[in-house]
Amino acid sequence: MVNQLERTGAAQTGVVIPELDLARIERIRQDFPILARQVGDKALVYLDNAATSQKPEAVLQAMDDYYRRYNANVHRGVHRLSEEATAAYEQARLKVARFIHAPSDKQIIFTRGTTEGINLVANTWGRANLGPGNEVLITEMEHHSNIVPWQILRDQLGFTLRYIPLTESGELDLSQLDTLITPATKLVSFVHVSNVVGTVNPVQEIVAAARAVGAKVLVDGAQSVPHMPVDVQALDVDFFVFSSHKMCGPTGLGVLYGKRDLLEAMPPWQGGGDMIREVKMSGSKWNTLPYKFEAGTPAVAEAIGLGAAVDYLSGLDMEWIHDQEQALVRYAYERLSQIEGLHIVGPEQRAGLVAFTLNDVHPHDLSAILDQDGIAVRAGHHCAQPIHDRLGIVATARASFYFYNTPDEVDLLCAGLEKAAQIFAL
Ligand code: 7TS
Repeated sequence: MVNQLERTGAAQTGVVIPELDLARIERIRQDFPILARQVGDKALVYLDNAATSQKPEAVLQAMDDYYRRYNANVHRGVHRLSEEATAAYEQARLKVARFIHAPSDKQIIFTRGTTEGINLVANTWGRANLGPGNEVLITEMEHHSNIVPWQILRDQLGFTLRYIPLTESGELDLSQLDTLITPATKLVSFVHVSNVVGTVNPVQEIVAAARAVGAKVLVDGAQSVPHMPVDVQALDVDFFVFSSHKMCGPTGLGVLYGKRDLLEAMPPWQGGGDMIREVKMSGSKWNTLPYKFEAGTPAVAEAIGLGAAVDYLSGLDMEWIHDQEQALVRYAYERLSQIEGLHIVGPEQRAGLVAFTLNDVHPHDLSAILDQDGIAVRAGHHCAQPIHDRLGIVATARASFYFYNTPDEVDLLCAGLEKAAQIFAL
C-alpha cells in the first residue's frame, strides 16, 4: 500500500508547519484501515469529516468483540452474556459522562444522534413548557436539525421562533442580544461550532444572557465535541447534544446531556420497554434516569463502539487534537485564499473546516472533479439552507479536517481545485 505521506510528500512542497507532529499523524493514520484504500488508482484523501469521521481499529474491534463474544440484550436477562453486555453498555455511558465532564452518567441519554437529541428536547421539555406568548431563539447558522423541530412545534403550540442574525463575516451578531432575549424567551438553542462557516460561538456569553431572563439553553455540539475539549458544567448549558459518528464512533448513536432537575421533570417521549418501572392496564410509572428516555432495545454495539472511540480520542488528548486541527486549517485557509476566484465563506478564525465557492463552478461539479483524484469533499447546502440564503449563495464545497489529515492532503485539494478552475475556464 502506498504511504500517503510519501506519495504526496511534504518534501515536494517543502511545507513545514512547526505545530504539526507529522510523525505522530503518520502513526495515527495506521489506526484507520480505510485511510489506506484507493479510490480508482488514487489514494483516498478524506476531507469530509464534518459529515462523518472515519473509524479506528479499536472501535471496529470493540463492536466486533461484542457481537462475537457477548451479544445479548441489556438490562433484561440474568444470564452471563446479558450481564456482560449490560456492564459494557453502562461503562460506555460512564466514559461519555467523563469525556464531557457531566456530573453523573445518569445525565447521559443515548439517542440516535444529534438530530434525535434535539427532537427529544423539543417533544418533551418543549411540549411541557412552550405555548403562545413564549419565544424560542435559534440562529441563522443552524443545521436543519436545530431549525425544523422548532418550526414543527411552533406550528403546533403557537410560540414564536426568532433567529439571532449573522454578521457579513458569518459570525453571530450579538449586538442586539438584549432585544432578542427577553422575558418571553424560554429557550435559546444554538450551534457550538458551525458546520458551514466554522465559527466557534461564545457559549458562555449567550448562556449569561439567557440566565438573566430565566431561559434554558440547548447547545448543538455535533461539530465541537469531536474536535475540542468540552466541559458541559463549565459551559453551564441545560442541554447538550452530539453524534457518535462524527467522533470516530459508529453511526446510529448520539448523546443528550441534560441538567438533572430538568431531565427529572421532563415527561418521557417514546414509550416502550426499559423506560418504565411499572405498567398496569390503568397506566404506567416511569423508570429513573437515564432509562426514562431510552425506550426499547438500545444501540448496544454502537454504545460500546462510542466508548472505545472516547478512549481513543482521550488517548490522543483532545487539546492536542484541537491544536493539530487549528494548525492544519490555518494552512488550508492560507493556501485556499491564494487560489484565484476562490471565495471562502466565514471568518478567518475558525474550526477545522473550510466551505468555499470557486468562480461560478457549481460545487457539485467541483466535488466530482476532486473525486477523480480520490479527494472526498462535500458539496451542497450541508443541511443548512438558511445560512446559505443569508450569505447570498446557493451552495458551497466544503473541506472538513480531522486529526489524521495532513498538509499534503491540503496541497492535493488545492491542486485539484486549480485543475478544476482551468477546466471550467475553457
Ligand atoms: N448539527 C450540526 C452542527 C451538524 O453538523 C450536523 C450534521 C447535525 C447537527 C446533525 O447530526 P446527525 O448526526 O443527527 O445527522 N452535519 C452534517 C454535515 O455537515 N454534513 O453532513 C452532516
